[in-house]
Amino acid sequence: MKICRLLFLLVAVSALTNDLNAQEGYVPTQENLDNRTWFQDAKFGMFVHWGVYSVLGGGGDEGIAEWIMNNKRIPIKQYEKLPSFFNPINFDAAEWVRMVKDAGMKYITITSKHHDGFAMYDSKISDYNIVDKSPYGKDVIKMLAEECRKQNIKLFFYYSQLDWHHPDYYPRGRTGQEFTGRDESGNWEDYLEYMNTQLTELLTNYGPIGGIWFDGMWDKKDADWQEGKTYQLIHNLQPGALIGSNHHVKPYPGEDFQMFEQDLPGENTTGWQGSHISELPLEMCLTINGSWGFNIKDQNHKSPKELVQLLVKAAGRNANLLLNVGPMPNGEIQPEHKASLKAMGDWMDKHGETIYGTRKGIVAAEDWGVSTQKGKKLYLHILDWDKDVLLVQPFREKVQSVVFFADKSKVKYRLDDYGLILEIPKNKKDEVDTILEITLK
Ligand code: H79
Repeated sequence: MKICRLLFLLVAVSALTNDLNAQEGYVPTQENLDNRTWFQDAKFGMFVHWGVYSVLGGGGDEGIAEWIMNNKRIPIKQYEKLPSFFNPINFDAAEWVRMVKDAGMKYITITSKHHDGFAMYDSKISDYNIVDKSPYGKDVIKMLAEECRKQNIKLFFYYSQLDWHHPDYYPRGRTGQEFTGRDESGNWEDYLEYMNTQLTELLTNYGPIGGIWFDGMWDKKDADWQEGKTYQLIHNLQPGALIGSNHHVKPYPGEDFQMFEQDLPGENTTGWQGSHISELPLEMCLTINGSWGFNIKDQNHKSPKELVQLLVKAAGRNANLLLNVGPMPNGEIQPEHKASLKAMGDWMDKHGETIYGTRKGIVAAEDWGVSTQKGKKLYLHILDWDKDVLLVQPFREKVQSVVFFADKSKVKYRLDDYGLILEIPKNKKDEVDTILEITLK
């Protein structure tokens, strides 16, 4: 009897703790669920890492951009000089959004505040923001939000919970250590309130937004982030907005999608993210070269072929591709990246039917490629296969027809106990993606 009561108490206490730590019992609204479907159908978005760090362009070091404050150990007092020469005079929101549309992308996720703590929007709770501290003096997020609305593109906000600048981000985490010159004191609860106030600003002053893309909890893994309270705040302000967090572990209650950084879902080649794949909508984020923020030395640009194949591989694993660019301090996107985005748009113009609105198909992802599917239409994307015959197994569905997506010519095939055997002559191969359109019975 006593043990029972003890157990009950333990369960009750742990439920209470969970309540504080995640949005237990969260039931997404219909609008939220519809937005999840929209998100999964959209498949392709642009990530933007833009902040005062772009002025330094990585400081001549190929591997650094938005992390320069931490990696080059720049004290707050010195870093605070940067905003005074951040002046993106060529920023043209209409051109950015047009570029996004031409690339076949459906949404933008932009850094509203990165780890350096500098707000790229007109924050009222702190003057450490673009309007108060830069000669430019304009709210680029507002300009972008208005343009996105005009051109029917959804806007998401990246928000770093980690903050190397705020005095109340204390005790400090794994990064932003002594070099910052911060006082050895601070009030964690006050920091959380500051963060929730900034989020309230972002969710009330910019119209309906797509969602919030959190990053940085990993900096203080064991801290009490009270994210349940934050998630509830966001879901109350905009029930349709999707919440995701790049905390590298299984999604917490209250989150609406799950992201993977520089990795296809489950791959964990980076070594620091879990391989757990949840039932939530998935998204892979990826740099277009080797950097998130602008890096003047980085010429490690991925080719259009690589980029298209990554988009296809993501779709075949039920994930979106959030492809990143790091705009230059003058507000322009590098010409190399514009060209790659245009090439992807051209590909999507022709082949988008096999990507948008699909889910991963019944044929599991393999080394040779992936499948996507919409109802009875199954698309095999053959990305890397140099032989003339491809055996797909297991394959138990009945087949109505198989054609090459490109010219609708018939594919010779046989369906037997081994699986589906397909003939793909050399002259029918596409070096980026040979797509077979299978109509199932
Ligand atoms: O915004 C971009 C990056 O600046 C940010 N996320 C993307 C979207 C990012 N921050 N950190 N990382 C990416 C890499 C994280 C590395 C980690 Fe670790 C390894 C986190 C925990 C283990 C290195 C060691 C950083 C903290 C400890």
